[in-house]
Amino acid sequence: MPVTNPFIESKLKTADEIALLLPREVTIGASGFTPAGYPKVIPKAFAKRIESESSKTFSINLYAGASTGEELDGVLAKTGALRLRIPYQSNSYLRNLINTGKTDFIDMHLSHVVKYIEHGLLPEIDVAIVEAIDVSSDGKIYLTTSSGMSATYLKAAKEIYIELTDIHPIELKGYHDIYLPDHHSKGLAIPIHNVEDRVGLPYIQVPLEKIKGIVRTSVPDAAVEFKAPDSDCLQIAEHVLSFLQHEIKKGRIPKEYLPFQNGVGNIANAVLGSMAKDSSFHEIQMYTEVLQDSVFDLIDAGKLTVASTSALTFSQKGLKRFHENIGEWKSKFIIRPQEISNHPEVIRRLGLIAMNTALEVDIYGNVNSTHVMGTSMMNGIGGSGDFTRNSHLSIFMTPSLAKKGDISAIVPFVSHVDHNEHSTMIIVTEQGLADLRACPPKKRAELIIQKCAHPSYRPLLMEYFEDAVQNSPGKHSPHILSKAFSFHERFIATGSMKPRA
Ligand code: 0RQ
Repeated sequence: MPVTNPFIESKLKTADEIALLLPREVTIGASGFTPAGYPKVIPKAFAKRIESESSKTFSINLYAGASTGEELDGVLAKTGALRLRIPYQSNSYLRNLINTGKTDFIDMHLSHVVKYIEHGLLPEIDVAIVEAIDVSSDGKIYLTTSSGMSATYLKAAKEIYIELTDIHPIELKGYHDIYLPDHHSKGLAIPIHNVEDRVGLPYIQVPLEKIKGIVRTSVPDAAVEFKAPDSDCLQIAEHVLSFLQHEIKKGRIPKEYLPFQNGVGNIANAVLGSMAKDSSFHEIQMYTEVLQDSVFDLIDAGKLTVASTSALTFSQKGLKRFHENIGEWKSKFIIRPQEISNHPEVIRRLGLIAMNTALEVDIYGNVNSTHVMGTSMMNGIGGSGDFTRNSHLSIFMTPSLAKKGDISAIVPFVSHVDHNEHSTMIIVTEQGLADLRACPPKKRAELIIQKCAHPSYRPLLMEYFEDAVQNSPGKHSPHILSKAFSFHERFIATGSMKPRA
């Protein structure tokens, strides 16, 4: 039985009718954080309208929580009308528009977006489009599998359109904890002292008159598929787990552990999967922004007490499992707005162990997570900076090689800096782990080259470092600036960072 009430019935429209109501120059604030809980049918209908009115000019600014699915990012990007996207994306078509200079992209720390919107630093939001599982007669909106930026976009938008989906059981109501700090006053402490603390409401209250249309849908989120971890991922996981055990022995991590944040992708999944299997690990808590299928490994092993997140990004199989257990797991998962999941105050207070993925790392520990060869956007910094800078312990993981060995993830100087040497602590590749804490720069370089670089690049890196130590004008962080990007320049010129034999 689909949810209903007189208010819903009075606002029902088709997606095509709603698409006709959207301004031709529009800033859209959409729900969604990764491919979870984003609108799907209204963007598609809007794209259809843009195509059919090809003689007219359309211009779209699209804000969401993070990346979304093809039905939002891909479909709007393909209209050719997408002018601006914030704050994170991972769609290949959109990435190409950004990297060919056709669409502007502002790559932001996810915890900063709320304040930028509230302080009017970005174009004003005309329309919020959100996916919901229920709307009450007095304007309470119950979101689906993500929270992201929805509360702020709904507040800021002049008009609201809702995709009311029946794809999830109604028991999803109650998973959300919607709480936003007041940015205009001096600011009260956010009252989260434990991962499981609920401090807000399970819905977002909006003025009824702002809701201009509701469309019923049954379209699932884009399917995410996770690969079985390869040997590199498993070796990285092994290094991370033995390091955590070492830190526990040293008393720097308590025996009951600290809450974990875990980035996206296969390495992140491999670490949690290995933790689930390893009998020396007991129950953990997670305070993170995205939960993926690896959380089920922990649940199956009886090793997850509670997980706070901004999105549940499950594969089809994972979502089925979640639906089957939706009543029972309400005490296990909390879905928060991204400002709270990623808030520096809460991250520092809870003392997280953050685990994220790098594209490349330089010999002094600066990390590039976003820019391929320094100029092309991959996805964005997302929440990695929020967690890296503020956690008790921050770990960066990457395979030591990319593109079949033509790229070394360890380079003399990163071609773009997302996380600088002052914030990074632990670097891990399948080769080994470098603990950079309390190390002066030259020691860091030795550790990173010896422990993390692939043997096929180690001599080249050592040669660069020794040259720098000898010939750099400054001896604190020695560099030969004219050669600092030699690995990247060689790749651009020849297709490989390795010198031609
Ligand atoms: O390209 O698919 O064309 O072969 O980069 O690399 O190894 O598949 O890694 O999917 O885990 O992504 C950093 C991008 C890693 C991601 C990044 C090429 C490589 C491949 C992807 P191909 P992998 P992953 C939580 C936290 C920033 C945001 C973040 C990311 C492709 O983790 O976006 O952490 N992180 N958020 O071949 C050129 C290099 C390369 C390289 C790998 N050095 N140079 N290309 N590749 N290394 C989530 C949110 O915030 C929402």
